[in-house]
Amino acid sequence: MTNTQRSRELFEQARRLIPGGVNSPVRAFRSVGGTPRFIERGRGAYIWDADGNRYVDYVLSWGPLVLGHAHPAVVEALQKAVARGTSYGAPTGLENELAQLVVDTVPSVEMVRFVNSGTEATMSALRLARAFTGRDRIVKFAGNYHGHADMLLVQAGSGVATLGLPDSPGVPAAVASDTLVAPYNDLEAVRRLFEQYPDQIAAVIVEPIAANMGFVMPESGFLPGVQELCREFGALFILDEVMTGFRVAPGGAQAVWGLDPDLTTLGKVIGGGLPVGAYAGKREIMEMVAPAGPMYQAGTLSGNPLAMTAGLATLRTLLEPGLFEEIAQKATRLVEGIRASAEEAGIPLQASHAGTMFGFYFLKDEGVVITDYASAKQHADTERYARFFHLMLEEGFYFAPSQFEAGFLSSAHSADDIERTIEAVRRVFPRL
Ligand code: HOZ
Repeated sequence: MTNTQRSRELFEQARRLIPGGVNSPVRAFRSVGGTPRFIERGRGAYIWDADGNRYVDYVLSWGPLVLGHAHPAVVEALQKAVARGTSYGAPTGLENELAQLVVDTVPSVEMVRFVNSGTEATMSALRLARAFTGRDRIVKFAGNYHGHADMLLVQAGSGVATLGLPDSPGVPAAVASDTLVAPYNDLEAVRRLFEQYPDQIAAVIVEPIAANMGFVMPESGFLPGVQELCREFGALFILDEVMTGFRVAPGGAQAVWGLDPDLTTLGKVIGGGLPVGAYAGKREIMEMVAPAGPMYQAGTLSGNPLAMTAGLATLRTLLEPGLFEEIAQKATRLVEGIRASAEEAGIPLQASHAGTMFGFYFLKDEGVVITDYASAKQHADTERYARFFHLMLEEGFYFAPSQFEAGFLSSAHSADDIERTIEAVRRVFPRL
């Protein structure tokens, strides 16, 4: 058995100081049980916990570390930047450079506003959509997670799904009542909402791949259909690419599926492991943001020079010819290996991957398919996932501590890391 003495002590201490012992709920291992590993350092594809155990990391800070931990280009850029000061509260050329890189890479984007997190990005994008359309209601999809702003904590995924929580107390009913919810992959339900609330819906916000309730791919026609309905009914189409941006393709899901969202939200990879989010989109809409326009949104640390530096170093490296494809091939190989191991062991499994992201569900029954939040809750075998998670941890592989989260690859994962992971999966599956 792995020694976890120090992690247990730190968790005990943390629980007295921090609610639940963590600063973000999914870290707490609640749905898989046991003690969260307290991490001391990371390098490349590996993290080391406080007891000195090493793990191959498939969480990668929940997505941002597409180059792995402490990539030399990012570390060197940050070391230089930190010596020049950590924050000015005044504009820098770095913000222009990162904005230009996003504009050049993400097809629909003409202007960008940087914020500090994905939550801020989606919250601000929705305020902008409301300001632009003069309408109040929004549509989201059950099991999609867009951060923890009041209006978005309605049938949310991620930690809310992991912990099996109802919608959060503290969200005013009046706020939640403007949030309409449709099942993911259900275009007809979206049409019905538009018909029920004509001229009232400001925007539809959607995760192009539902990666906070496990990993559910959009059915063909779903995303273009949502975009079309938005156009038909005068609402804005907001693509939440906080997770998929620079992950399913450098240009995000919109590049893969030829989408043209009015607004895009970004985060994670664009900050290279430092806190960055962004909302971005068509010039005509973005020009409404203060001080260019009247929609107010601000932030003392927004566009922070260290965060911009980490983002720039990460994206410039990621965009070097061939690197993205190389990482994506590793995701393909890993998922193929996991699928083959499941077949061998006779375990019903639904696995998918897109670019450098992947996800899989253990299914309670053979032949069922997960397409939305209801089917995820019904068919996903979370107990089997918990057993898998702990056995893999013992083998030295760190997957997400929840069946309802995605997995990530980085350029630092070697072919050998992937093959060793598949071998461990083959050993573990028959024991589930
Ligand atoms: N699914 C979450 C982000 N998309 C995990 C990170 C967190 O909430 O801490």
